Amino acid sequence: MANEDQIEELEALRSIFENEFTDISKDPPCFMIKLQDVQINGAISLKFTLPTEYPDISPVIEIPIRNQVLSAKNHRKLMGFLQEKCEESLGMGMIFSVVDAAQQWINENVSPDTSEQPRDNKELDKEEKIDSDLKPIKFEEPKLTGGRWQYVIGLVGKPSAGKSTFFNAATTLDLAKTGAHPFTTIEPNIGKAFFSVPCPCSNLTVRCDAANGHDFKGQRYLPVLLKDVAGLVPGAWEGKGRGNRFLNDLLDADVLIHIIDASGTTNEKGEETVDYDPANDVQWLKEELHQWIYQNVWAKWENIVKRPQKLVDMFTGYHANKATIYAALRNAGVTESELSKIKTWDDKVLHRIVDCFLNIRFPILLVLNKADKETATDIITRLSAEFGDNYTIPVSAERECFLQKMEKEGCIKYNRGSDSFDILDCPSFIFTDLKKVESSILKRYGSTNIHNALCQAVSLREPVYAFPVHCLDTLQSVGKSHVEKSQILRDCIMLKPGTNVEEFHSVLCHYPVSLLSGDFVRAETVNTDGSKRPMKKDEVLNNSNNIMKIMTTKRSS
Ligand SMILES: Nc1nc2c(ncn2[C@@H]2O[C@H](COP(=O)(O)OP(=O)(O)OP(=O)(O)O)[C@@H](O)[C@H]2O)c(=O)[nH]1
Ligand SMILES: [Mg+2]
Repeated sequence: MANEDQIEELEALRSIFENEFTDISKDPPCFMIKLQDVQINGAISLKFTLPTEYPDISPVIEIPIRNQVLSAKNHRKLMGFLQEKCEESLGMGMIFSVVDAAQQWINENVSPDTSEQPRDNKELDKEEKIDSDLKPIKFEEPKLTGGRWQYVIGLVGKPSAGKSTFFNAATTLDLAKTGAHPFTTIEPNIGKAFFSVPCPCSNLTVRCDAANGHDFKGQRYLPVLLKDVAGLVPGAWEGKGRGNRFLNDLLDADVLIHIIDASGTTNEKGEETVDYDPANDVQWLKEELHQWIYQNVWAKWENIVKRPQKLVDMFTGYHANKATIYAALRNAGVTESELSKIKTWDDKVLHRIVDCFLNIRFPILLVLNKADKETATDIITRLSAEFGDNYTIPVSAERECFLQKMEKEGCIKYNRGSDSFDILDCPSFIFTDLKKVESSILKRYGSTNIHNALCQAVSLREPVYAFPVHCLDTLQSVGKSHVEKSQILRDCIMLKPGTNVEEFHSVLCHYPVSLLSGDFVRAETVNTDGSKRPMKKDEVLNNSNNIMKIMTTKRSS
């Protein structure tokens, strides 16, 4: 049977691909998606089978009628390419991006003449039928589907702005290749980074056993996935630079960090220059994201006009739930009756919808990088004033990497995120460099701000944090063994806003959390005065009822 995350992904896929989606079996989940946007004459589909551990392991992919459309060589190459794509995306729903990647690969690598399959007339008939079925869309209040939130932060920006350097600094690994020339990164780098949130143990007399520990201020570390993608240049949406393919790599990002070279020493293509105004980058990058979505929707406009519901479905392709899409439509001033007049719209309405959608779906934090450079100081002051402190933060990614290296080599003792370090043992030329970092970054901006940037980015689209416990008096953790149960407030689960007690129970019972088993019996939480109260199944979790004991039919819980 499909697990909860798989069911959610399957629902979204059915709604995006509609007639192109065919269920084959429930257990294991198996389905077929017909590729729509391939420029070859024959029909081609991908068949997916989801193993229980999907998305932590790859889906099984087959191309059922390959011989009629793809040569054996192209089939082999495409399968290899899709396998790599899956491996890059492990840990998150990947079917939409695999289908998209398959379409792009075929369009780039298969000439239309190689196909032998005639166009399927039945499909045309279906389209005609939909045409005559035109109904106005209904904006019913969608139920918020809660659940676990595997948080992803995407790093965007022009080449050489410092995305990969930021990635290395935040993941504390030296995974991503960096370089002073544009397009050093082509394939995305994905890694785990930690941000931090206030921990309930700040009100206790003991530090709790937080699964990922605490930072030096006593806040609890929580993991996020960080994605560093290829640099973007103006006009990428129409194929300039490396094109807009990398934008699809960002589909699963929950918020974006726009890495800006605030020193003004690289132009919009990432080439060295002087006196460049990085305010330009803020504008054109927004325009790129806008065009990415606008052009995708516009390409389907003929179909959308025939069936306005398809407009909503198109936006679900950007990993957005219906509540987000309806909010965007409302913010754009599009009511139900307005939507039924879609045929009369001019392009301004769609531009407005895309703007509102982007604001909700992809909030952007502007990271003003290279703050260590002299020329950055005035630019940082100006951009912070223009875009506001909530949406900007001065950072020096490269100096953070330097401090981490010095720490590893035993030259200093340094807490990440701190405004100081202790010098232990270092040669005099390094001493000079360290003193410079201290005065030009740590004292001026409070820290290198890598860690603060992650916290600030998550605050733009905040999850709910929930703490499941085995006992509300001792706050001991849920767990299968005695040792696990003796730990205090070990687990903190990140949830989508709107998650209720019943959905939280389901998250706790399913992979990858798997802390509980058995059917729901009842739940209790603890009030701030220490008293306990029962919770109903449909009570929505927030940050004041989030320490919770859930009893189930299985005794071990
Ligand atoms: N002075 C200074 N240089 C930095 C900083 N961050 C990055 N750089 C330098 O900027 C250059 C580009 O850095 P990368 O991290 O490769 O840039 P990128 O945005 O990933 O570039 P692409 O992969 O080409 O898109 C490298 O020479 C880095 O050392 C910083 O905070 N300060
Ligand atoms: Mg890079």
